[in-house]
Amino acid sequence: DPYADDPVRHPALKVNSQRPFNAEPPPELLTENYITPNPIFFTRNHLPVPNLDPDTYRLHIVGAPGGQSLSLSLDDLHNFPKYEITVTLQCAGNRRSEMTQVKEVKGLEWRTGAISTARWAGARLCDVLAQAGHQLCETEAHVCFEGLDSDPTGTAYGASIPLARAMDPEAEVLLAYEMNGQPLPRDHGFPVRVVVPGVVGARHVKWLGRVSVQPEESYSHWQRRDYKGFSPSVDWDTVDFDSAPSIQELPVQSAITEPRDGETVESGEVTIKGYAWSGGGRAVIRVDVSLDGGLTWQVAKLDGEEQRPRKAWAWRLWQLQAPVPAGQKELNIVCKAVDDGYNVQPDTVAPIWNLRGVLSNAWHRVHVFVAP
Ligand code: MTE
Ligand code: MO
Repeated sequence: DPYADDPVRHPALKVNSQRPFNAEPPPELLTENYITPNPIFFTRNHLPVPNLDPDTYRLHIVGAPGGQSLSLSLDDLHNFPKYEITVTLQCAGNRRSEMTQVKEVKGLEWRTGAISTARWAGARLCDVLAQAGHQLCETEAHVCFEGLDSDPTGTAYGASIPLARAMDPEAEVLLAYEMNGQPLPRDHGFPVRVVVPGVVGARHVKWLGRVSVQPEESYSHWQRRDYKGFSPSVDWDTVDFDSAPSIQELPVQSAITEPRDGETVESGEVTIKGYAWSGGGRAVIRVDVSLDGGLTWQVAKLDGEEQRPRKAWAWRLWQLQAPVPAGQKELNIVCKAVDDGYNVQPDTVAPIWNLRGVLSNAWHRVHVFVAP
C-alpha cells in the first residue's frame, strides 16, 4: 500500500477520499479562526505523501543560460531573506458538490471547505531565481514546479506559473518552509512548497523538488489536462483541453458557514457567518446577505485582517446579525461578495456548470427552519 506511510490526520476533517487523502474542515470550524489551524487546513493530495529527510533534502533550481544551477539545502533556503505573508489557498474544485446537483461532474465532492488561510514564511522565488541567473526577459516563459510525490510510473505532480508573476517582487511568490510558525506539516508539503498568492491551489506545488524556466507552461497533466474551465455545453466527447487556458487567478468567492443548511434557528435574531475572497490580489469590498432568497439584501460586517489593494491575498470573514421577520417559518439565506474590480458572483450554478466542476462560485444558498 503506497499510502501506508501517510501521516495521521485530525478526526474533525470531513474526508472526501482516503487514498489519496482529501479532506476539508466542517464549515463552523473553518470560520472559527481567521488563520486556519494547521491540523484542520483542507488537504488536497493527488498521490501518496512522500516522507522526506530534511537533512538530505535538496531543491534543484535549473539555472539560466550563462547562469548557474542551484542545489539548495534547507539551510541554504533559510539564508535567503525570510518573508512571511498571510495567504488564502483555494482549490479550483471548492463547492463542486453544488455543480453535481445540476448535473454530474468528474471530481471530488468538495463542499464549502476546500479553502483555508495560513501565514506562510520562506524565501521569495524571485530572489532564488535571480541567484540562478534568471531575469524577466522572455515574457511568455513559465516557471515549472515538480513535486517529489509520484505515481507508480514515476510521474510527479507538476504545475507552472508565468515567469512574469514569479519574478515580480510585488507578487510575493514564496518557497515556503513554514506554515503558521511551524515547519510545514507533511500533508502540506514538508519541507518546502510553493505559495503563489492569489492563484488557484493547484499551482502551490508541495514537496517541491525541482524548479525550471521553460518557454511554455508545464507539460504536467494537472497543468494541461485538468484545472480548466469550459462552456456548460462541452462534454467528455467534445472537450478540447488545448482550447482553454489553465486556471491561474480565481474569481470572487463567498460562502455561508453558519447556520448550516437544514438547521433550525431561533426566532428573534439570527447570526449568519461566512468567508469571502477573490483571486489575483483583488480585495473583497462588500458582502451582501439576503434572508429571502435574494429579494432584499443587507450588508454584512467584514472581520479579519484588512487587505492591501492589489495584494489582497487573504480572505475576509464576515457576519451579519439580523432580525428574523415575524411569522417566518423558514429562511432562504443567500450571500454574494463583490471585489475591488466590482466583480460579482453569478446568481445560479447552471450557467457556469462545467464537466470538471471547477470555478463553482455562484451565490451560496442555505435553507433553514425557524423554531416556532
Ligand atoms: N502539490 C503536489 N506535489 N501534489 C499535489 O497533489 N495538490 C495541489 C496543490 N499542490 C498537490 C500539490 C492542489 S490541487 C491543491 S488545491 C493544493 O496543493 C492543496 O494544498 P493543501 O493540501 O496544502 O491544502
Ligand atoms: Mo486543487
